[in-house]
Amino acid sequence: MGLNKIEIIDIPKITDVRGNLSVIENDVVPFEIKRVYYLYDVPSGTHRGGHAHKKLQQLLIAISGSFNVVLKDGNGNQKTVTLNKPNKGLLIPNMTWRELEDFSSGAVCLVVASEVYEKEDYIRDFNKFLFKV
Ligand code: T46
Repeated sequence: MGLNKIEIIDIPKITDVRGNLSVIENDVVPFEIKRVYYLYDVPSGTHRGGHAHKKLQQLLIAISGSFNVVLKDGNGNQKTVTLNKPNKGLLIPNMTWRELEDFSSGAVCLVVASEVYEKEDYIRDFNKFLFKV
């Protein structure tokens, strides 16, 4: 899967004097939402991810703080995206290697996913990823 399928999606924001409200419904992502999970209390210097998914697509959002996502397509292409806005989501297609790093203090990464949790959907060995891609 090429890195050109990776995109930043605008999440609708409703603003009034009390602050902002953002909402994610099925029309915001190009898949049916099957699961939501979030990463938080990530210690400074910690890396998360380090895998690709065979089927799963996901939207990553920094609902608080910031972090970087390093994306690799297995053909030598790599890009790093900084997420730091609660109304911007990073859409990651299946068969894309991702590493999450440089979490700021208090950062929260919300993940909206196209599949329920399946251990078998993960490729955690980069050499196996290169072989399959
Ligand atoms: C991803 C990044 C952004 C479950 O039991 N159910 C779940 O739904 C999930 C997501 C994880 N787990 C278990 C599996 C492991 O024993 O929680 C443990 C930690 O998971 P993992 O090492 O995969 O965590 P991350 O932060 O490296 O990756 C997670 C997601 O797994 C992954 O889909 O893209 O966040």
